[in-house]
Amino acid sequence: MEEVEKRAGRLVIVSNRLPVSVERTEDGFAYHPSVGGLATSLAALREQQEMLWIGWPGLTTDDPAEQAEIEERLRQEFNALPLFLPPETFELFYLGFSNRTIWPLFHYFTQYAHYEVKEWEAYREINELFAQKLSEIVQPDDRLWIQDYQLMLLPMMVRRRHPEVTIGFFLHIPFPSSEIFRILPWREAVLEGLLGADLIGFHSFNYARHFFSSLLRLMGLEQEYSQVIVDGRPVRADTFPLGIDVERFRSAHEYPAVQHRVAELHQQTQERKIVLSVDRLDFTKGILERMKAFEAFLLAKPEWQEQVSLITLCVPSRTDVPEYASLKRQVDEMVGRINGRFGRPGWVPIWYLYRSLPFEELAPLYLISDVALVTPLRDGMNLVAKEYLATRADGTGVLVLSETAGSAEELGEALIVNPHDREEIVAALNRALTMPVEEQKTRNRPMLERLKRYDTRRWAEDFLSQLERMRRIRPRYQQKSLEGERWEALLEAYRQAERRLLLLDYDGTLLGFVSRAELAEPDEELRSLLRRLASDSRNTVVVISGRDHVTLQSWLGDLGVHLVGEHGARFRWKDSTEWELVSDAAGDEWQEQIRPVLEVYVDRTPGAHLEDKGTSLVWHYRMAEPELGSIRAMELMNTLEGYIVNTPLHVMQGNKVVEVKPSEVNKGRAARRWLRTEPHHNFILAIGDDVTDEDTFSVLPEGSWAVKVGAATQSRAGYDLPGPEDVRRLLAAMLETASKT
Ligand code: ADQ
Repeated sequence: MEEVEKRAGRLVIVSNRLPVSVERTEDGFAYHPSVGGLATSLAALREQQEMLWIGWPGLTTDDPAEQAEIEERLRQEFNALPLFLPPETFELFYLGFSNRTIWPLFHYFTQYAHYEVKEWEAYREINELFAQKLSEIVQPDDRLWIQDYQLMLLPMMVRRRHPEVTIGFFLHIPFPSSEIFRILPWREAVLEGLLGADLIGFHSFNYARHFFSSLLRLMGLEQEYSQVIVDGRPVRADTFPLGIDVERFRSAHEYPAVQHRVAELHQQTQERKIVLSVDRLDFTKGILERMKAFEAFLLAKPEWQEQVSLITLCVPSRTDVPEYASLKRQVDEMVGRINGRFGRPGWVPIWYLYRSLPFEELAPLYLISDVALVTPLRDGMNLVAKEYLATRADGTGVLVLSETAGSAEELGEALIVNPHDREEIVAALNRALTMPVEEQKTRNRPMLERLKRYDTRRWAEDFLSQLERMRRIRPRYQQKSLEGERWEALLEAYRQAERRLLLLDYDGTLLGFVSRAELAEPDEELRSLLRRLASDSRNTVVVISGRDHVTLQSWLGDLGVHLVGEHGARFRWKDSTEWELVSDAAGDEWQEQIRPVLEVYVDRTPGAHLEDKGTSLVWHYRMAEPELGSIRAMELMNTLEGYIVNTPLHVMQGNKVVEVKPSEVNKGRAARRWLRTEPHHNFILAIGDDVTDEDTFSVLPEGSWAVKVGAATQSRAGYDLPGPEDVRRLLAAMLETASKT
């Protein structure tokens, strides 16, 4: 792994809340640094590099003198820069869109998610205010690390203003399945916002998978090796499970204050078994469901009555949001009801604490509890599970953990339960309370080892070294970009040349993709561009396409360009009206063999269809459901490979197509016909977007301009252009340059 020390530039952490909150008191402002969570995770890095933290300080003041005072103190003592946000907009942004739209939706609580345009606008506005503030201070070699769901639009807002800066983003909550995510009315805007980052981090592999699936379904962006290409820039999404400060929890039992409290608690619990749960009071944590399961346990296993208590520790959270206030009432009621039903003098079934506890009081609870019952209905990670295991330095204790918490991916040796399955929880509780100490240790040991290895510091370092890698590889993608000096050099070479050859692919190069192949008719702008290029006597213009020759003839036959169709199987000189067939392209026999195979895949894939080009057979899946389409394409490729061994056929996967054709036929071979003409061309430009164009690129002589459209995949071409609009812009610029001479 890379050394953090060696990295240049500042690390700028951006989060909604600063890790220190400012409070107005009678004696001026009080500053409370927050402990735990992200603040601790990143504290270690502060010693190794210059670090600045930007966010809301917890209060807002309009008074410039007060602002200056707070700013100065935060800068000096905490390396923090406060953002004073307008209270009304902040409320709509925070209590509104962040906590009543994104939070419930991303945790699969669609019934709680509501969608208000006003709140969405406030969300955008606050993200914009963050972007403005960053603009004032950001330097080109800074690395920004933006945190969490309140700031999902910020990466792109910063990218637009500062294309060169390195941006990381980490999402602390789940990224839901694309079926849930697509409910959000502003889904594309959110995806686009995130794509401003170079690296997007998630807690779990599944969240990254859901993210890529949303990119594919909603934006048509295909991933390759966990990366997508956005405006010629690679964007990576990967998994970085957040850890905890293991040493802090592991050594807790050594503190006298903790030991003292443990002794006290033991006395109070009178050696009864203790089951513990610790959460923010949030509907995602499954607090009510857990208490009901505990009640069911007491009913199903009456022998445990008076022998076990459940300690439920809840931190007050988002009390201004109505759903949370109502949950608080329900929890209060349920505790009262269960204690009323089962309690006896000397035994309270549920001990309910509604407050935040300092570390010295939280650690003793972990230490005296026989079982940690961590059953959120949905949780991005859940650190309580990890803290419990780490605090139990002797390896005892049983963790019952929900399969819908991100941490379940790492803590597989725990008793994993479905939080909605009350019977399963009852059984797990019984098993946990009776588990032999040896088994407890055997289960906990590997989990503890994993927690030690991937602790909070390693998490941050891992993310930052991946971010560093993205910063390093970005130029490799951009260095091929045909913009700026290279664009000018191409135009100059074109202007000076007397014999120019232009080899142009059609679909995806001169024209964007459309849903059905027959709809890709050239518009007037394109026809005029081609006509004008062809009418310059210094130019030889060849359109080399995979399309069938009849279509090419009707669309482009009157423009004075040479035409190659069916990937080189047929061609037509510009002055001729006849199409010629390349000798080895013909053959009905192989088509009879292959056609039924393709037909099966048409039947099995709604939306797919078969095209017969005469010289090749094509299975199209652009209209199929994207993921099914990709899977079927892969299966079909495998099947066909089996059919064509030892035949002169070739199968290739192009843009949403699988095509079978004679292997001797390809665009490169077709291009040679013009490359060989004497005297030689002194300016050669080839532009194409898919694998079939690689054959053209591969036969070009040195000094030619090979341009790949869309940089998603590796290419032989030396230059990239983002899309067909840019190709047209280039062709128009060539015409204009030539007209000046
Ligand atoms: P949270 O939803 O807050 O965090 P969690 O990961 O469990 O959930 O973190 C809770 C933290 O608060 C723990 O460190 C815990 O010790 C502390 N805590 C809880 N109750 C407490 C109490 N009464 N007194 C004192 N401390 C208490 C969000 C996501 C999670 C994700 C984290 C980190 O919802 O899924 O794990 O961010 O990315």
